[in-house]
Amino acid sequence: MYKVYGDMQSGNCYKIKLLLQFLGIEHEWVHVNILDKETHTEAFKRMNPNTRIPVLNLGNGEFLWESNAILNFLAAGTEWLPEDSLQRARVLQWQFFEQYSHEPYIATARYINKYLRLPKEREAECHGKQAGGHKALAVMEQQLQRTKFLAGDTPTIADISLFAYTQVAHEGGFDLARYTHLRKWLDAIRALPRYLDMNA
Ligand SMILES: N[C@@H](CCC(=O)N[C@@H](CS)C(=O)NCC(=O)O)C(=O)O
Repeated sequence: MYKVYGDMQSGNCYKIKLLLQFLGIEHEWVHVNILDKETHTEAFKRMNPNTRIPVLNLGNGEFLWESNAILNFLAAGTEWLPEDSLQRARVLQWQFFEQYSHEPYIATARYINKYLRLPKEREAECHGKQAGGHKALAVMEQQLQRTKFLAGDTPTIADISLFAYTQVAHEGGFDLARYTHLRKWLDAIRALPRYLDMNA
């Protein structure tokens, strides 16, 4: 059975939980507290030398880290990852976008605001994330005016990657009111069979 090391309140970890849930894959979830530096122990570093969650323990001596790599591994051969090479590359396009143009703004602002409780010395940094975060949200809105999901008209792991932090963007100070299509997309994902809320 797969074992996942993570924290459900981390969008990167919740991505994995959500896909496992959608696929109905049984697994063990091991909670890791990053504020207590649990990713910096020698035992953890043997699983992921980069000291971050999520980590997937495949149960055969193999470990996989980086949330989007884990999603690609778990989704292979399912309807969540298209076989067609262009369609598959479109999924990757959105996953790379998530890691470079979305997560560093939206997830980081949320972390500073929610977990660190916006300490004075990081206020400017948090506010400085707003423009980049809104740029990413506007790019998503533009796509979602054209297609129901990010890589076309059916959901893929690209949607899971971007859903995770977009649905809690308000916790980083991002108001989603102006993004009509994006809000419909959030609701469409929440309406999928077996959907699991981050706070469940
Ligand atoms: N690119 C990585 C990012 C993972 C990441 O930053 N994880 C955070 C929690 S969301 C973490 O483990 N931080 C612990 C630390 O930096 O000490 C992924 O997508 O998995």
